[in-house]
Amino acid sequence: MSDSRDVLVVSPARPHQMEKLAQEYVLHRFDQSSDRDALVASVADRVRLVMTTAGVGIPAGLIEKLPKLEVITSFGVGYDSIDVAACTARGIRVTNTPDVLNDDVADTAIMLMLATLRRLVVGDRWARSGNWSKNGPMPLTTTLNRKKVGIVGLGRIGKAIASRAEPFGVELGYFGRSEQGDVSYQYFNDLLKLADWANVLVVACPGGEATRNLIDMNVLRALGPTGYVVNIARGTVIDEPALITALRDGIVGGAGLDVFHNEPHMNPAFADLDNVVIYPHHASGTVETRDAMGQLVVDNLVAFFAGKPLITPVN
Ligand code: 8YV
Repeated sequence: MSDSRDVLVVSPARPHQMEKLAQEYVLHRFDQSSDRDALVASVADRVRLVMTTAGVGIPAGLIEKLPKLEVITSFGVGYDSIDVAACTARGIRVTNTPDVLNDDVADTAIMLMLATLRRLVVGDRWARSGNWSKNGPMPLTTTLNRKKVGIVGLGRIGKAIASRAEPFGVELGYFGRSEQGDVSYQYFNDLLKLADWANVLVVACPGGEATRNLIDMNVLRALGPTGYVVNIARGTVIDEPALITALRDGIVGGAGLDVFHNEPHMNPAFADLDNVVIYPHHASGTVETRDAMGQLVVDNLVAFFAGKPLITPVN
């Protein structure tokens, strides 16, 4: 086994963390390289760790070109952009950054829920455009109070969303693989039944093939014209063309979305819809949380090169 301290940076942690790492490790900046193939070829015999982010993942074919690769650190909790099974088969460990972002992501779900039901962006525009002074009050909106909130995926983030939603006086239900013993919320083993019951459906499950298009037109129809969708999970969990049709035709009432298909190239149809509140995949995007996520990446990297157990391994 080689003892090189070479790291290929596909996507970095925070700038101050990268500066510090550069003092101890040999960082090869794939992210800043104008000839990435040449860079990879020149360091392939010694790169033991690749740094990336959940949003960027691993470029196709890269792993195969790095025979000495032992660890991939990913900045983000979701790892659907990395083929973990292929990594495991090659003995490559993967790490992520769980928990440190739960609060900000859950806050974002609540923010999107309120902003969508209360039409915050429409109201902001109403005032700024002069409509308020010219035409009087904006149209009435929908209360969150006493609504039924259905959470799809009651993991750590789903639970943080539920506990924040409780003080708003809502009823809570959830859909997931199994009923959870430590919560009193109503369990639905059938997503269609949850959507039928709920006024607001909050998507908080992992992305990847297992959940692709889980929220399809049938689920949207079950949610109905007075129902709302909030998605802080992955764009792929929702059948996006179906959602756009449903929003356009009033099959659902509205949506608050942090995640999209094909980011950052969001389908422009969303921009024309007044019943959508858009956040550009930024639920964890605070200085504090991004610093904490980056620190977890650094801690995993340092642990690996020191021959210690990884802090937050995925496989
Ligand atoms: C980040 C995320 O936006 O944690 C995740 O899985 O999607 C987000 O927190 C992402 O990691 C940045 O690439």
